[in-house]
Order: sequence, then structure tokens, then C-alpha cells
Amino acid sequence: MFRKILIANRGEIACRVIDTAHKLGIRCVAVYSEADANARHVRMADEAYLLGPAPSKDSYLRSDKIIDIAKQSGAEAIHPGYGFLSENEEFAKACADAGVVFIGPPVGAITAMGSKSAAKKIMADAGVPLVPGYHGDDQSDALLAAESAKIGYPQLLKAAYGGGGKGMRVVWNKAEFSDALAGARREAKAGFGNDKMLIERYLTKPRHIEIQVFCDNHGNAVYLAERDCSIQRRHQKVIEEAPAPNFSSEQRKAMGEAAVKAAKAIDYRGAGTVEFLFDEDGSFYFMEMNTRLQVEHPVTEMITGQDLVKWQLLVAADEALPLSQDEVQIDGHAIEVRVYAEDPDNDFLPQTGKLTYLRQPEASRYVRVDTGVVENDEVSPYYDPMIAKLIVWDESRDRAIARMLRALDDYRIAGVTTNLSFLTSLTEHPAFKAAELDTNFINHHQDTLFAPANKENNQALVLAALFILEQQKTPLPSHSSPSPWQYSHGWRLNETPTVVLNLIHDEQAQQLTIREQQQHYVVELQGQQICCLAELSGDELSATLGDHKTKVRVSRYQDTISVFIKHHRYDFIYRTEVTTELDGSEHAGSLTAPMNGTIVAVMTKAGATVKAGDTLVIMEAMKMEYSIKAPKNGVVNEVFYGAGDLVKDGAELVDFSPEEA
Ligand code: MV4
Repeated sequence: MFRKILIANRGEIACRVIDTAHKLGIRCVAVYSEADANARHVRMADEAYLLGPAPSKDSYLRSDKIIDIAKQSGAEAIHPGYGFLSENEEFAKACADAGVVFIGPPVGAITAMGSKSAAKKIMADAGVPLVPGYHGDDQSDALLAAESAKIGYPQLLKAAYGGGGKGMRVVWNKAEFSDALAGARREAKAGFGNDKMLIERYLTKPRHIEIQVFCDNHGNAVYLAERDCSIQRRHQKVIEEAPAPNFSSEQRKAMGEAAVKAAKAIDYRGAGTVEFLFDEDGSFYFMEMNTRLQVEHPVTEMITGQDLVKWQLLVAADEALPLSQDEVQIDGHAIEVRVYAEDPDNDFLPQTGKLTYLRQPEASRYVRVDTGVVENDEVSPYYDPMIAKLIVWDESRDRAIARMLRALDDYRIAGVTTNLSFLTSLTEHPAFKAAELDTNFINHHQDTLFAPANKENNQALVLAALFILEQQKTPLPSHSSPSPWQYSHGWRLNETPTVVLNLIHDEQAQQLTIREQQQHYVVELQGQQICCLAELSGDELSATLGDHKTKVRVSRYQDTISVFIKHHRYDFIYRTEVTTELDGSEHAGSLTAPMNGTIVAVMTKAGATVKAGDTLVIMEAMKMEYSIKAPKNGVVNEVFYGAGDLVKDGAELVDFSPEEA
């Protein structure tokens, strides 16, 4: 077995490979870009080398530099992960030329699977079922038109060198064919530099079911059951599960054996995935073969109890597969979702930013989180914005779904918009629970999946306010100024201090007035008064709102409060105005600064006639703004400070004469 390997990747897969390698006693070399200097995979590795600037072309795609580092560090093998160089035949060849083991398939296998038409020809010769169609080399218009007529409609035009759904065009009838062919050729030429076309009968409601295969150097080849990856968005997998629902053991055997036949046809080695289209009538057809470890491999690990990275390392070290086909067992059901920094309400636009708060569901035999980030990491614009993969297992699919829903509720991220709520909507959707899966699922159900949630705005608003007040009660370090509640200045002992909180949510300012009486709060919102109790312990706020007791997590970063209610996050920006309600006593005249601070704005001037409640001066302290207001109607005689001035606690800010009663 290797003593040291290099992981030519980043993020969760790099961490995942390091985790298994360390369990096998293998030392790990990480490589990183300038943007990843403090990344988790760098910290997990035994040593790490800088590749270059953040862009992938200057870092994780730098084959030459990666191989040099492998040689320099004494790494005997390179694990490419997925993406980046994992299916780059030149890189695999360069590794071999440098005497470094490429932990993946032989170069020839990567090449063979690189072209769809070449792959299909190999599969056809190997007796692997293909969608009825044409994938030959003769690309003349006449031949293609004749083949199109034979296949029938609807049919699909596919670019032989396309991928991920790019370069596909549906032809619904004969009349559409020639224009569609011309258009598809243009797109393929532009997109892939090659306009070779395949024509296939179009399956209108297929499922995407893929088989995990493994081959070693000693003639052993096995399949490790299947994964259903039908729920995709723009050819990106969103939810994956194993085993495939409503998929019999006979179908598993038939598809598995076809996948092994496909692997043997190209003399495969290592981990591979053979993708099939599974039609409504139960027939299945080869789609493509991926010559890498897939993102979704954990669901296979959870139902087989096997560590597929360990299998990869064993095979690359010329050892035999740990199990024969008869020894492969599957148990229970696993589901994986991909947690992304993206905005489902804005066409899934990728998001960047600091993960100011990050709490993962607790890991157990039922819950696994594969992640490459920790709290306060930045999601950068340079790489795929995947934050983590959340994988659950249980004895049945229904129980696994329940596990996933709870784990999604327990996954709390603030600082960037994520797809967590969307993943909950998907997982709890009746059609998903009923396993009504096909590759058009998200489009088909978009009206319900993207329906505006009946969010508990007001509840979250009140909880945010209670959090702010409870947090201010937390004993502050001695050097920091006391919170407004603890202030005597400007307060009279027999006054009931009132705090007005202006919380901004979705760019809407919402105002709450809160009075503290004995041990409870009276919160006034939109003319309603709610009697509340609250207790804050760490990030957990226990609150009673009227007759409803609840417990929520709340995080705060600068002046952003994030309230997590089930799988929703409510962000509030807050400005706090502290006003005193004088009890009409002789306390007229000067208005003093409630604490040390800085004058932000003076809203009045000497000689001005003002009304009770008018804001005279705004000051800032402890990252909060305070409005000093006119306690009564009256006249401003003098203003003692201007914007930008520092003022001491108790400093006289305004000389004021209330009008005669
Ligand atoms: C198909 C098909 C229907 N009929 N081929 C999409 C990209 C590539 N994986 C092949 N794809 C498809 N090929 C025939 N003859 C439907 C798809 C397809 C799809 C397949 C798997 C997963 C998601 C998909 C989303 C859209 C279309």
C-alpha cells in the first residue's frame, strides 16, 4: 500500500480522500490555490503545496506543477477526486510517464469513454443495450435523414462530443428534422469543436439510474448496486439515492451485469459509473460511463457498508477487490442532497460570501456530512459553490426521508443564501415521497416547489427582537460599555424603559416597541401587544410568545440577526433607537448622551421649535444607533455637538425648553 499520496483536488472530496487515506495510515499531500490557503483540506493534510493564483487554470488544472509536487514530496500516487483533472487523459498519461500512480482508470479507458459515439459503438459490440438509433461515422445529410426516418419520432439529436445535456435537440416530427440537424451541428461545432451527431429514439419520461462498478488488476469486476439520480436541474444532480426505488433485484442484476460487461469491454480498472436511461416499461439503455469516483458515491457506501476510496487505493496499489459479487450486500436506504451557496429564488444564481454561522446536523450512523468548509470560511467565486453533501441512511426509504428532513432542519448556515429550503421542499414533496421520479421532476413540479413559503415573518421578527434584548443582558466584558438597559443616565428609577427596535427584513423596516416589566416583555407590533418571556443560552433562544412556547437558534454577525425557524432563515438588520419616556417630572432642559459614543447626525438647530418624539440627535455606540428625541413639544435653545464629535456618557447634547403646559 502507498505510504504517501497527493490529492489533486480541493473542497469536500479532498477532505474525504484524506480522511480515508489517514485511516489506512497513508500520509497526504494537499495542493492549494491562494484562495484556499486556509482551507480545511490543507489543514487536514500532512503537508501542503501552493499551486498558484485562485483561478483553476492557474491552480488545480496545473498538471505539470501537480506532478512536480508529487515527485518533490515523494508522493507515490495522485488521487484526482472528481472534476478538475479526474477524467483528463493527458494528465493520466503524464502521471504514468512521471512514474506516479494515477488513482483512476487506464488512459485508454478514459479515451474510449470520451466520445459518446465511440463509447456507444464499444457498448453495442459488447452487447450492452443502447437506445434504438444511429451512432455511425457516416454523417452525410442523406444518410442521417434516412436513419431519422427509420428511428421514428420523437427522436433526439445528440452531439457525439457533447456532455451534460449540452448539444441535445428533440425532433418531434419528420418536417423538423433538417432544420434541427443544421442547428444541432452549428451548436456542437461551436461548443465542442466537433459536429458529429447521434440520433436516438427520445424517451419522454426516463429515470437516470447508474451502476457503481469496480475492477481490479486481477480480473475481478463487481457492481455495487445502483443509484437513482433522476432529480436533476440543468443536468446537475440535486438528490441522489440508493437503492433505486421500485427497482427489483432482477432489474438490479440485469443492469449490474450489463455495467460490468461495459467495464470489461474497455479493460476498466478502479471505480467507474455506468449511467443508464431507465424507461417506464422497465427497459434500460446505456447512456454514458464516468471514469471517476462520482460526487454521489456516499449513498452507495451507506447501503453497502464499503469505503469506495479505500477500494480505489487498494486497486491502485495492485491489491484485489475486497469482495466478490456474491459477497456484496445492500441494506437499508440512503439519500444524498448537495448543499449549495445558491439562490433558488433567483434562478439558482451562485452565491459567495462568508459563512458567518455554520451548524451541521450531528453525525451518527444515520447522518453524514461531507464538507470542505468550516464556520467563517469564504465561499469564493472561483470554484463550484458546493458547501457540503448531506447524506442520510435508514432502514427504509420513508425513514430515510424523515431523517433527511430533520437533518435539513438542523443544518443552519448564515452569511450566504443557500438551497437548504429548496432541498426541504423537494424532499417533502408528495411526488418524491411517492417515488414518482423522472428526469423532468423539477420542471414538472416547479409550481409547488417554488411556491412562496408562508413564512413566519412576524414570529421571527419578535424572536429577533427578544434575542437582541436578551443578548444585551449577557454580562458584557468589563471593558465594554454597558447596554442601554443597564444605564442610569437618561433613565429615572421609576421609569419603564422602552426600547424601539427598527428591524429591516427584505428591505422592509419593521418597528417594534418593547417594554420590560418584572420578568417579561410586552412587545408591541402593528398595534398588537404580545406578552413574551425569553431566555438565551448560547445560540438557542427559548421564548414564550403569548401562549406559544418555542425554541429556535439565532445567530448574530455584526448587525445582522439570523433567526432559524425549521428550515427557514430570517435575516434582520437592526438599528436600535433608545428613547426615554419622561414621567413628566421636572426633568426638562438638557438631554444627555446615554453612553460614550459618536455623534452621527444633528437633526435640529438652535431656535428650532420641535414636537415630542422628534429626533434631535443621532449617536452611535457599540455598533448601534441611538436617537435622542424631544421629550415634549418645545424649543431647542442650543446644540453642543456636531456630526463626528465624540461624546462622553452623560454629556449634555442639547439645551431644550419644553413649552409651558
Ligand atoms: C436522453 C433522454 C431521453 N431520450 N436520451 C441528458 C444528458 C445526458 N446524460 C443524456 N441525457 C438524456 N438523454 C434519450 N434517447 C433524456 C436525457 C436527459 C437526462 C438524462 C439523465 C438525467 C437527466 C436528464 C435531463 C434531461 C434529459
